[in-house]
Amino acid sequence: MTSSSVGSKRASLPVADPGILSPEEGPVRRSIALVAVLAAAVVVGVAACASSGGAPGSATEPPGPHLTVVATGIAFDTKELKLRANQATTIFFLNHDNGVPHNIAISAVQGGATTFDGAIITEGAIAYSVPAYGAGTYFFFCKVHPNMNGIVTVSPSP
Ligand SMILES: [Cu+2]
Repeated sequence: MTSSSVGSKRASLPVADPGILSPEEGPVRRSIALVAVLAAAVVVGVAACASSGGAPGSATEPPGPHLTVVATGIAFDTKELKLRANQATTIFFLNHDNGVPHNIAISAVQGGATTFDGAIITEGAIAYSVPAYGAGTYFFFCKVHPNMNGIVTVSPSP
């Protein structure tokens, strides 16, 4: 309601002036641009997958399908993992509960044998290589905290 004054002060973004750029500053400017691109990629990835800011994540993303899951407050930030059928997926798993062990495991049904069992981490992040699944619905959970769970929806590839 009172947001009228927020968006209107964007007119003059600080743009790098090529006139003040000596030849020696070229590499510096390039690395700054690279950092900006990587930061933007991380922000976009986190916003698309988790909608929670401040995640360190990983700057290098593999070409295949991937998504991000965050554990915080003894809960996952999502109740549904969406995978593509018959394609291995990388899940970036971030544990924001420092000192609290979490993982992601997948089974066909709740209480069934696990078909994926990610390593337990007590902090930081890990990249899980999740195998390809056929289209259908599965179950995911934290082995340490079975109440942390949700469904895995595997959709046919287009
Ligand atoms: Cu857990």
